[in-house]
Amino acid sequence: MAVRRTRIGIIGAGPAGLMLSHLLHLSGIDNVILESRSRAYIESRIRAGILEFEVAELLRQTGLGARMDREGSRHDGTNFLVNGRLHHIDFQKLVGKHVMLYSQHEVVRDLIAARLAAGGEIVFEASDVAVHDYAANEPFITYNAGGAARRLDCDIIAGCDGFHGVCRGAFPAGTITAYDREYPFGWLGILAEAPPSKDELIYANHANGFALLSMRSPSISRLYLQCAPDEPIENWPDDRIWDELSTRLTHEGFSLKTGPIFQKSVTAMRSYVAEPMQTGRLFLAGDAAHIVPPTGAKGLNSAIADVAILHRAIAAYIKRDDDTGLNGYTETCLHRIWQIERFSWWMTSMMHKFDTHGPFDTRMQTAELDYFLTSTAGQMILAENYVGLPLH
Ligand code: RFL
Ligand code: PHB
Repeated sequence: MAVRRTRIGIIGAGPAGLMLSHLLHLSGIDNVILESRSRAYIESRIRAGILEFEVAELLRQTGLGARMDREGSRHDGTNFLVNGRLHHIDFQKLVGKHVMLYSQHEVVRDLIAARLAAGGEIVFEASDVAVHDYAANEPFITYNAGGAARRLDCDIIAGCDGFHGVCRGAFPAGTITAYDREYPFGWLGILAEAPPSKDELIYANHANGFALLSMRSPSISRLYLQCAPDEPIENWPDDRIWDELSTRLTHEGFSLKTGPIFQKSVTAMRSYVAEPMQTGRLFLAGDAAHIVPPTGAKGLNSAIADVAILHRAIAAYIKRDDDTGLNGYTETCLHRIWQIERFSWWMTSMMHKFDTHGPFDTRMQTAELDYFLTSTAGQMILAENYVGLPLH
């Protein structure tokens, strides 16, 4: 078996794994990424769109901001539509910050390009990835690539392999406590060749269910509808999607711009946190450790927040033999993660239609929206969380 050595073995080339690799490289720390999918696949995987203020800043500070600033767009606020009334939340005015709209797969493309240009190694289409001996000081990873069995020795393994990866499952039995909430609905998401119908996003609470208007570029719209979590996509021919979006997003002066739909998918919604995020020399980051429903636009952002913390801890260990950061990794991450979980759960609960709600619950939901959208204190809470809590 071909054996080689690196300092940090990273599993997964999503935003977490790629950003960790990039940050480690900037600190002069050798690392290798093992990714089960092809480069083309991960560069076109459609997911998130919103980058928090500090996440966008971090991308700029580490040399990854040029295309984001050229092709992405700055959003100084967002809209909430409730009972046909549009409420504008002005982030800039309320908390002096904004967010960037820039697709996750573009961030992934920029990161891959930067890593490869700097001589970084990403093994795409690595199969049968397995982690070993991570309880001790000499962990290693085995995998197959190019038709041959291989072994990567390292000091630390970073499990950045998403919710369905192998790393979380490799924790010894009984060492992980999972906190889980599945929501009784999902999102039907589409991409359409249609100019955005509004310059900023619209989060809509409607009697038929939630809807979200987002965008990717001046000619591409991204839209979502609340649906059943296991909704067959065949139930939603294009005409039905446009009719329902139009119903849920309607308000004075608004008209929905439609166009050919070129991507359609249903995503189930859940909240999930695994504690702890570390066992021995194996560290989890991003979706491998926690999931949020997309309503708060936090998944990608919290993956980046984790690896900013992990990078700092690894750098202190490798350069100064200081393992305080590594030992405190779970605690440092979880403090912020539970805040993100709370915000995402709250936005989801406040904006969706629940079939179990009686008339009292519905009134409570309306009263809550009323308060947060019309009081300055309420708006500030929304804005502060949406643009993102400090990274660390
Ligand atoms: P990823 O992106 O899932 O990357 C994990 C990588 O690991 C690979 N992998 C393996 N590699 C080797 N061996 C194995 N055994 C492996 N198993 C898996 C996978 O192929 C993959 O490349 O996790 P990461 O890096 O933690 O990043 C997390 C984000 O991708 C995720 O949280 C966001 O996309 C969530 N999300 C959103 N986040 C936001 O911040 N803002 C948003 O607006 C937002 N909108 C969304 C979203 C997610 C969505 N979906 C489809 C789940 C909207 C949607 C619809
Ligand atoms: C998106 O543009 O895909 C998007 C935006 C905001 C969200 C979720 C998804 O809350």
